[in-house]
Amino acid sequence: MRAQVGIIGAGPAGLFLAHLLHRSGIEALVFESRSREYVEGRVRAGVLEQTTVQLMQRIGVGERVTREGLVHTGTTLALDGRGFHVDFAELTGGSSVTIYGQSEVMKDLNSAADQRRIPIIYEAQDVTPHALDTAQPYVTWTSNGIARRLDCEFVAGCDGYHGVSRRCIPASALTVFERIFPFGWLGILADVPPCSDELVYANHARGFALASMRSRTRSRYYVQCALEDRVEDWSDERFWEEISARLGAQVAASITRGPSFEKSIAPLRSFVCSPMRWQRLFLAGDAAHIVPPTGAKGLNLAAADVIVLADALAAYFRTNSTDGIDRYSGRVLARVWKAERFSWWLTHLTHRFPQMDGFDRQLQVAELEYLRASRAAQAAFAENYVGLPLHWDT
Ligand code: FAS
Ligand code: PHB
Repeated sequence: MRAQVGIIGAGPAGLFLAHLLHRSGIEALVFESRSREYVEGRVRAGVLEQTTVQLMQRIGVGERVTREGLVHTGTTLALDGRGFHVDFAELTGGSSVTIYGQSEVMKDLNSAADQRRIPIIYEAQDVTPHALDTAQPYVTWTSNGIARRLDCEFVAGCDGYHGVSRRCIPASALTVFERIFPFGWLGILADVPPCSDELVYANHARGFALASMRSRTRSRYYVQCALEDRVEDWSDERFWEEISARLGAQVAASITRGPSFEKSIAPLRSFVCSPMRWQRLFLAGDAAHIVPPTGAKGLNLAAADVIVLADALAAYFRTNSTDGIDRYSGRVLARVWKAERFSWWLTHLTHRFPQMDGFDRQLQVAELEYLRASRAAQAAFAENYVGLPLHWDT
């Protein structure tokens, strides 16, 4: 088989890229090791920046997010149960975020791929890129036990943190930056109405808590938990007691309790590898960088990466210009590090760290009280939360 680009991974990065390349008439083939149902069923992101929603609209998969997405023009930050509102729209000249689950984004991208006959090979095993340091790279895989090969001009590694692509870059050519947080997030999904019209991020002496949602009838809640905790340690009863305590009496009074139908623990990590390009291989999304979910940036960064990558590849195939592909890594890493900084900062501001002492705690309190009182501080928070303009890094 032959295509211009082999894309490894059918998560947000891989499928956004496939649709963007399709629009430019560039042939691509997508490999995904899991099943379509698994990828569409994975509960992850819930907050989309305007850049990501506009991308969905631009590639013609924006109808449902526009109709069903919940547009939020602000959020609430709370300290030990006392909250204050941050008005994104007022502070950023009208920007907002949209609440729309990652699984819905994946369903929209997949059904449009069906209509456009964008080839995606699900349950592709042993996907391996080869000859990336030559002008004829190729990808091998097995489907139903049969060995296959795709000859291509470039490979896009969109296969997440645990994927094969990043591991193809010689260690001598790669620099890795990492912080692992000493706690996780226990998240639940429950078909109960959300306790608030917008998200509530809570710093509490007992730990971080987040009240989020997927719709007006489906809620998503998170509490900070110990890394050694297991899902079995957290009954629904214990979870509702804990989230109510951390969100504070005022918000807790509006919580509707109910049975959770999804419960999972996610570790928190900050990770960046540089460069994001090696020879004929380009990394995008979680394959190159991970942010703690506190800033709701992961999926949005993946989308921003492939907007830049697709433009660069289109320019190369149209005019043979290598300027875009040569500048890809530098451009996206500039944006990635700003999102890494914001996500790291917000995690430090809102979570309890095991080693924290009274001094550390008082600094958190002072910073949150400063945010409560300062328009300038709120504007900086809002600007980062809604997503920094793409053109900042051109
Ligand atoms: P993904 O990991 O989503 O996709 C990679 C794909 O590659 C997967 O489908 C995988 O099966 C496949 N793959 C892996 N190895 C392969 C191989 N060898 N061969 C073929 N395929 C392979 N982000 C936000 O923006 N907002 C949020 O609110 C938010 N909340 C989050 C909450 C949680 C609990 C978590 C864990 C993450 C959250 N994120 C959020 C981040 C999350 O959305 C990721 O950043 C996003 O899925 C990244 O997309 P991809 O880079 O496409 O990677
Ligand atoms: C979510 O709804 O899953 C969500 C929202 C905000 C975050 C992280 C996750 O910061």
